[in-house]
Amino acid sequence: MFANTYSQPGTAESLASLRDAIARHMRCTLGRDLPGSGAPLPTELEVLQAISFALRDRMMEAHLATEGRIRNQKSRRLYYLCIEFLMGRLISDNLCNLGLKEDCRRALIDLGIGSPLDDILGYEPDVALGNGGLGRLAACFLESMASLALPGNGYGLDYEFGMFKQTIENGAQKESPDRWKETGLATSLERHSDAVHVHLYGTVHETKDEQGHVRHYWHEARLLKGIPLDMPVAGHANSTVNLLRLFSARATNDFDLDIFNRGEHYRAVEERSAAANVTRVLYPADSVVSGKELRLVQEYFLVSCAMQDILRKHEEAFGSLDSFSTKNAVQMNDTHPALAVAETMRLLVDQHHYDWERAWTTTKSTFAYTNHTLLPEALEKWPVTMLERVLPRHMQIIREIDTRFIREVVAQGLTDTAAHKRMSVVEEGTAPQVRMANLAIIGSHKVNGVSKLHSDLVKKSLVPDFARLWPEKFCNKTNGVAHRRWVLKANPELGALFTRAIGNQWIHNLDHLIALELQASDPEFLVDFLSVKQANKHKLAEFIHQHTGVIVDSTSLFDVQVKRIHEYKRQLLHVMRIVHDYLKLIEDDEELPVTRTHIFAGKAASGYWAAKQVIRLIHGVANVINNDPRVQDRIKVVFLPDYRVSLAELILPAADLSEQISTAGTEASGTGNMKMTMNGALTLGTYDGANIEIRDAVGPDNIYLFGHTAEQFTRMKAENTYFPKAVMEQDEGVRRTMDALNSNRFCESEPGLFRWIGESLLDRGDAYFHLADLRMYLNAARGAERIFLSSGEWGRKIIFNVARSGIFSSDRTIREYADDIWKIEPVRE
Ligand code: 26Q
Repeated sequence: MFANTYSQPGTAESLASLRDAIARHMRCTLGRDLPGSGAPLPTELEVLQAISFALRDRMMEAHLATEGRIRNQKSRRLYYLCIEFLMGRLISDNLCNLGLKEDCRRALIDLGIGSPLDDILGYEPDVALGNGGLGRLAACFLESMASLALPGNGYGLDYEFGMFKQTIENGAQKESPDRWKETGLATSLERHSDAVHVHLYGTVHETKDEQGHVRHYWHEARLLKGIPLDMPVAGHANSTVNLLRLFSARATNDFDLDIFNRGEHYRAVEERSAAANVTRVLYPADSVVSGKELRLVQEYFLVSCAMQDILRKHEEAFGSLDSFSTKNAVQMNDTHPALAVAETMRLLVDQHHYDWERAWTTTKSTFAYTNHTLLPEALEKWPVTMLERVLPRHMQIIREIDTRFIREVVAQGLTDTAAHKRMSVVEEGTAPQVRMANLAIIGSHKVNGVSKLHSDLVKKSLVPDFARLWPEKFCNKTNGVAHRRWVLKANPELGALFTRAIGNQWIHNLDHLIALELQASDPEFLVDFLSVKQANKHKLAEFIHQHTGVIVDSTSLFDVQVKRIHEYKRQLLHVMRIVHDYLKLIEDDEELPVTRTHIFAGKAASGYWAAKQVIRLIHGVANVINNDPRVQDRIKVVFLPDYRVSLAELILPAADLSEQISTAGTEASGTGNMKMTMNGALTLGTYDGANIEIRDAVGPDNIYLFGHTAEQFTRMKAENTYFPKAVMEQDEGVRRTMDALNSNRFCESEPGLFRWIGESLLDRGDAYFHLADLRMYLNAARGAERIFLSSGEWGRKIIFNVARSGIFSSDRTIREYADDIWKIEPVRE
């Protein structure tokens, strides 16, 4: 018996075996002597490497045992397909979930390694294979699936370069490549034996077999190899280890022999590197579709690798594909993997010779689709001409799906041809396009949005025809976050306080935090809570000083807006409020209720001009306000560069006020709002996404919501009744703010730099309704600031927020998916 021979963490045996494994890897795998031998000391990175090998050994053993249990019980499995996984640091997360952090700390001391474990863990680069919310959600879901012992694995792409690194030069964003692989850490395992082939381009030929069935043969013009990289994902204290399998693209042969033999050695190698371009880099945009062919190829490469792998595994385990859809569920995270529907049909019909009906029934009962956006510019459509060229067989299959779908709709009595046009996969016109959302909806048995409001809007405004046709197909699954990463690991002092107060059950079931409500009136608990918050703020203040040079008062109100920079998220609105209050302070001599530190962080898509301008604006405003002696340090503005998971782990536990101020109806859910709620911040936000559900949970007295509703905005647009200029002219404070922004006050060295603000808000109609909401925002914020003055009142409110945040654990979300959509069950030891 090899599996699970490791002892319970915290025991002498566990410590000894971890210590020995680290020592063995240090010597045998890394070829480095241990301290005390007289040889040069291992570097911190080498220590981390040795730890990573020791951990991987354990996780692989546990993974094999997990797989053994699933095999024995013939359990139904879930596969989560996503083009992005924003995993962050893996080693400290896995140490935390395996319960090995203390053992590891002591092992290092025993081995004579001088640096503290936390410093060493700081050397791990983030695994940033994602842009923002969608990718991080996928990572949180993997953690919850493993912690709930559910048989759920992820499929994604092994990008050589992840999300770009952001630096700031002269107040502007600069991007540089993220070389996350260049560390020699053993956080995953490459598996050449499970490589698959992926076809691209070429032509389709039809022939008839002996029974007269038409068969389609795809003569591809390019062939790629997909190599899996397995990242183990450990559940919390439950011996489950699932996998995230990421594929990278390579050429099929080391050298094209023809070219090589002609003596063109260089060109042969060049072709090889062209193949690897497919997974070279993550597209750094999360809200506009680029329409680039390489992106389409990436999407297809992901789903082809994943579906071949999933089908093969099922055949190996069950002997045929007959029980496929009873044993497997596949979730498409947004439309990026929607080609999986067509690919599965191709594999079943062309390769496994299923008849169409049977293949379609199998496909439809396997797939489900989650929508993450309503923004029209983010809805994926691919030109038919491009699909015909890149994936000729898939284009045929998509047309067949479409034809049969319309036939079915007509058979059901729906004869409205305008509705047929809206629902078809292929959008006809001068340049016909394939609508990926329609393909995903037609090919799935369930479709969900990610918050109550968003799921309603999916039905009411995004695809009303489909919602009428298949009302039972549409549902809501409000997002959640992995509370073990975002509280237990990111905020260990707060976690320890919870455990002292109510026991450690909350780690497994966040609903237990409700017991903290009773503590809200306990002055001692309140003091302890506030002192944890203060310590986190102090730590962040030091980091801010180190990384930006700005000195901030760590007892001031930390007002935090950290997320991707996008017009709809309205960082500009936040800046307007800061400028408004700054002018009150210096021109009207009006006192502000509290000293504030405004903390921004986030990346702008590299081609998104307006978002990049917002970063410049934040820096321009920060520069003036932070250096104006009249302000007397009552307001500070900082922008922390290179927002990423590990930086979020530092910022979110230190937040007092969580800014969630998107234009109502545009933020599908938000998840930063949930992370800050459970770390003891109050939300200042709009009636958008999950903010509404946070209000329902914590109560309207413990949150600051403001602004127009999604419905009001819809009406204002439809009836053309929004006049931003008029709004400005009726409000002196608002007018003065706009004047200041449009002047050169915040861009003295570059006059005219911020002229776009007036152009966008006043001349072009203010598409995201900044001016419509500004006054209500100012009032709501002032309310929050006043409460902050009374630490007792503020403290009670944050405790209520934390106590009622249980439903925002991704454990809750995953249980709902497992019960309602995936129909999977835990597989325990
Ligand atoms: C698509 C095509 C081409 C290039 C890029 C893309 C692309 C990539 C990523 C489009 C969108 C995304 C990511 C979207 C995203 O992060 N959405 C967020 O999802 C969160 C999880 O559900 C929600 O909480 C956020 O509200 C939503 O904005």
